[in-house]
Amino acid sequence: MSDLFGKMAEALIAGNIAGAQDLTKQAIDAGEEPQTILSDGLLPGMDVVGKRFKANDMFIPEVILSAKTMHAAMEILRPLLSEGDAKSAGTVIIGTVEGDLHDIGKNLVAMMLEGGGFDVVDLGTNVTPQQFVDGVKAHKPQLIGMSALLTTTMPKMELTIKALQEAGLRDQVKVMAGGAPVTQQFVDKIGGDAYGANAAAVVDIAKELTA
Ligand code: B12
Repeated sequence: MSDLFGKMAEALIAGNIAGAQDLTKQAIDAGEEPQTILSDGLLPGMDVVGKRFKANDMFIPEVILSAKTMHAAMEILRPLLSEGDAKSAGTVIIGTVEGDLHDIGKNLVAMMLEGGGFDVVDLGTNVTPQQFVDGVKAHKPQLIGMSALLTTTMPKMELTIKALQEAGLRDQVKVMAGGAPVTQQFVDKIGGDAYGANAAAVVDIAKELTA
């Protein structure tokens, strides 16, 4: 099976949509758990993409193609992931903060959370503090996740926490934050509950916060 997972990772890195979908189907037919396919096949591929990217071995169009490939494989996995969860682990609202359109990392985090049994409400990108507040009112999540990739949009995370406080909702939700420029120190400073460095760590963090 590790061979199949290895090929799956390669297909993701290469942005081979049809190949990744076909390998995902093969893994399902071979009886692999959907969660295992996600964590051992698809995510390691995206990890490599992230690392190559940082090392300037891959460029934006390739990263975007890999992300599209991940989405295509997830289309096949998603129905099976939710089927397996008899009980939801909780509800999470996730979004990229106002002014910021980067969503590749946020989408990976959302996929991991779904894979980990959470109901995920994805508010998309360019999400204002008020939209987060409205989302909390509408969906009553246990957790919100904010993503920011620009140093200029990081302050919106603090404004979102302030907006939650002003709306009297801060005590009802835990707040986690991530994105390349975000640090533990920053999250502590703005009064968040947890920092997530990557998608692989996020399910454990979310489970700890909602326990
Ligand atoms: C792809 C990309 C784009 C794409 C975005 C496509 C898309 N749909 O997302 C496009 C081309 C549109 C783009 C545009 C811009 N970009 Co850009 N972009 C990037 C790039 C190359 C990669 C980001 C990425 O997807 N990484 C891969 C993912 C998997 O990693 P990640 O996002 O960090 O997410 C992981 C973790 O951080 C964490 N995480 C992320 N979110 C969350 C949330 C939670 C709750 C948790 C727990 C964890 C978590 O888990 C994720 C998975 O492991 C980065 C460079 C870089 N090295 O980061 C620049 C970068 C972020 N962009 C940059 C800039 C400047 C811009 C533009 C302003 C460029 C311009 N002049 O137009 C615009 C801004 C547009 C806007 N308003 O948002 C700068 C930011 C500089 C800064 N310090 O602020 C960077 C760093 C490039 C650089 N070195 O200059 N960009």
